[in-house]
Amino acid sequence: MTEIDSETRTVRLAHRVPALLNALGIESPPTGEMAVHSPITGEVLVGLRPAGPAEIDSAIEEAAAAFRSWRTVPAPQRAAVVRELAVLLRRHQDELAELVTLEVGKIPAEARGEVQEMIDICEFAVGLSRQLYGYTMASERPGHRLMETWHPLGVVGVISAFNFPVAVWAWNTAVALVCGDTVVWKPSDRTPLTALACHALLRRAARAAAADPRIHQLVLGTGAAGAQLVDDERVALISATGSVAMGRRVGPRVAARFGRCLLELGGNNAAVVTPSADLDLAVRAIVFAAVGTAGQRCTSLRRLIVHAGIADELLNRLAGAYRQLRVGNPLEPGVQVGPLSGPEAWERMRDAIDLARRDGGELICGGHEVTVDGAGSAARYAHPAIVRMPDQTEIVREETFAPILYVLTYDDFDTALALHNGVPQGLSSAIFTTDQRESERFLAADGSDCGIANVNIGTSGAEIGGAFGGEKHTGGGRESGSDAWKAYMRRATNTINYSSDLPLAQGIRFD
Ligand code: UN1
Repeated sequence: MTEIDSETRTVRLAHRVPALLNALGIESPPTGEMAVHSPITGEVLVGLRPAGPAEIDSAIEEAAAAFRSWRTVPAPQRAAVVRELAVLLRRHQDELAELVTLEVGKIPAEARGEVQEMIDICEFAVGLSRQLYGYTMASERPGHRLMETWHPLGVVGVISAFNFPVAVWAWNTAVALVCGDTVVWKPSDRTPLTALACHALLRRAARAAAADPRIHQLVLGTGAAGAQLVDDERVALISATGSVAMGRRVGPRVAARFGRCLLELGGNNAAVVTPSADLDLAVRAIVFAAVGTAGQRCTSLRRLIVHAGIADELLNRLAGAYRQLRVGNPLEPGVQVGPLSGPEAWERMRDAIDLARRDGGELICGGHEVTVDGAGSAARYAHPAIVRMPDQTEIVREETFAPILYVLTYDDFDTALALHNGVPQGLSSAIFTTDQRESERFLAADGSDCGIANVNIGTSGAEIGGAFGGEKHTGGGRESGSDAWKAYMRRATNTINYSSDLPLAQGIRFD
């Protein structure tokens, strides 16, 4: 499937795109000046036309108009669209995964896993459509019933990031649709092709379920397109995934118009490894969490907090595993680590390692650029790095979106917890231990302060059944499973008097 450019000797992937788009039901994408690069080769896959302000305005208007009737369709019927989407995703799993690989550079196994996450959340949402439960409370008044009803909220603006271009959209969209909301999606400007594919599949699912196709709108563009959604009063909820810097801009603007916000921002995820840990298991889990998706998951493992007594042994084993990592073109069989998102990502990685070394860090392995056959000058590959740090310095407290694992040591468990929680972000966390006291302590109120806390598994690769999100600078939002759906609905508290008296609450008499 690879073509080689005879002049530059680079692999060419663009020729794959029309066939994939076609298989996914897109005839002719709107071409224009928005260049879509593949991080695998750095080449331009296609140029697309971004939506202008008037087009975005009318997308929001369409979604708002569709909402007025969609909200009255019974939730189990709304679920028919999501059920159809799951059918289509299953049928097109390979093509969509290949497009994810071309656009993001994920290895095929992880790209397929991302599409699997979409299928899983669709199935979850279908079941959820019959479980949008509200409480019935005991009224303090005779002849009264007190209950709550969950109603659709309105238009949901989904702003998604490049690293999970399709799964995060599905978490939001599958749940929002069964909740009776309509969606306007602004994907990352790096991943518009996968977005076009998802939009086409959803529109097909809507047609198959005889639903109003306007329930889903796609707007391609850069930050300005996202800002338009953020500021529009017709958008009831902004669900945004991205950097802390992006969240700082979005949060106050949505709050200023009393809109709702669901933020999934950066993580600086750590694992504590205690003396009783099963190191065979820990090494495998740590390597996948730290280098999977080339360290470009918001759940990627970035810090290791190891008991001093086992640090040398663990580091030796990790360094051994890291040296064997196969970094390269993700389309080649056996490759485990694909490209970084581009030259800026490599520069940030290199600068972070330089800073860490200036702070007294020791580069244990990796951290160098890798030359990959057939990759052009706009593609960047790096060997994942392990850096042993004397302290949790400023650079360690920052999220660098690249495969750098900082290692810190501790002597007593309270210090480990303090180091663990001593960063601004609070997304995912893990402990490797076979000591029940330590694991329970890690999960307790004074343990990990993250939204996700795991025992004997890594920080990444969360299942969709749980609520996904984190605390502190991670933004506080929850998406995906459990009761995360509540963010996509509005709650009405209803008091019904079925007596012929009018008793007032709190025993007030007003005669
Ligand atoms: C993200 O990186 O934005 O838990 C989401 C995980 C994936 C989702 C990551 N299920 O790693």
